Amino acid sequence: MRSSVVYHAVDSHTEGMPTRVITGGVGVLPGATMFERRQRFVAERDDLRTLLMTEPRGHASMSGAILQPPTRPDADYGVLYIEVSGCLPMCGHGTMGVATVLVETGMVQVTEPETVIRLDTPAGLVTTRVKVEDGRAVSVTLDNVASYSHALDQVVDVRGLGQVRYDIAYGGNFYAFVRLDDLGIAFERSEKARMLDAGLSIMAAINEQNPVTHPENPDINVCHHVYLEAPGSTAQHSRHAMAIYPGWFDRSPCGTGTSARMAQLHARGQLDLGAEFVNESFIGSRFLGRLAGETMVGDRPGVLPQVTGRAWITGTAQYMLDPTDPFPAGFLL
Ligand code: PYC
Repeated sequence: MRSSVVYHAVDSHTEGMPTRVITGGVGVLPGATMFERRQRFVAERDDLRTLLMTEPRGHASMSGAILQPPTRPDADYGVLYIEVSGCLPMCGHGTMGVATVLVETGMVQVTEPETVIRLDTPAGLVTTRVKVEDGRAVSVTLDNVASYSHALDQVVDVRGLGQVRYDIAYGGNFYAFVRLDDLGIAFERSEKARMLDAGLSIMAAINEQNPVTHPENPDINVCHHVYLEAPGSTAQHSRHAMAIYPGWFDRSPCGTGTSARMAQLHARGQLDLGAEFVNESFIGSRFLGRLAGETMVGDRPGVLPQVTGRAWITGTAQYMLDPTDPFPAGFLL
C-alpha cells in the first residue's frame, strides 16, 4: 500500500443525506476567518474537495465537512463544508452530522441531557444543541445564521418551460421556491429526471436574468438550490424535492433550505415567530423548524431560524491517494 496522504473520516447521514466528516489529515487551512479559508480553499485546494467527494471515494450526491480549529474565540470548531457542488457557506444537514460526530466520538466534552457546540462556519457562528442520551446524540437543534426573504413573486423566462414564477430567500445559501403544480410535474420519484431538469434550468435562468447578492457578503451571489414544492404543502408542513447544482437532490430536508423556506413563509405573513414548521424531503425524512426571532440582514428584515433533525454515524475510514492513481482529483460520470 502506497499513499502520499491519509485523511481520517467519520461518515454519517442526516435524515438520509451523507456527511463525511474529515477529522484529520488536512492541517490548518490558511485564512483569518472561515469565509476567507473557504475562498482560499476553493482557489487553491479544490482537488482535495473533489478527491473526497467524487468518485471513486464518493458519488454524485456526496457531501462532507472538514473540521478546523476555529478562527473566533467564541467557537469550539471551525467547519468547511465540501460537496460535489463546491463549498457551501453553510449546510444544515452537514452541521447536524458534524455535531453528532463530535459528541459520539468524544471530540467535545459531552454533557447530558444537552451538549452545546458552537461552530465557526463560513456563513457565521452557528450554535448547535445536541440532545444526548447515554452518550448518544439523539437530535441536533441548530441556531442558524440570520435568514431573509430576498424577493417574492418573481418571474423568470426558462428554456423549455416558459415564464416561471418563484420566490427567493436566503438561509445560509440562496433558495428559489417554485410550485411543482405550476410546472405541471407530479411529486413522484418516477418524475425525478423532469424535476431535476426543471430545477437546473430554473437556477440557470435566475443566475443569468435576475442574479442575487447577499446584502452583507457580496461573495455569496449564486442560486444553486431550487425547492420544488409538492402540491398540498402548507406553512405548517411542506413537502418538496430540492434540486441542487450540478444535478442531484438533497436526501435530507435541507437545513439551510428549511431556514430559507421559513423566511419566505414569514415574509408572506404565513408563519409566525415560534410556530412549528415541518419540512419533508423527497425521501420522506423530516426536519422541525421554528423562528426564534426577527433581525436585520444588512438593510433587509430577517429572521433567526432554528432547525432540528437527527444524524447517525455510518462508519470510519482513512482515505488515501496512491501516487500512481490516475484520478488524483476523482471524477464524476
Ligand atoms: O442541509 O443545508 C443543508 C443542505 C444544503 C445542501 C444539502 N443540504
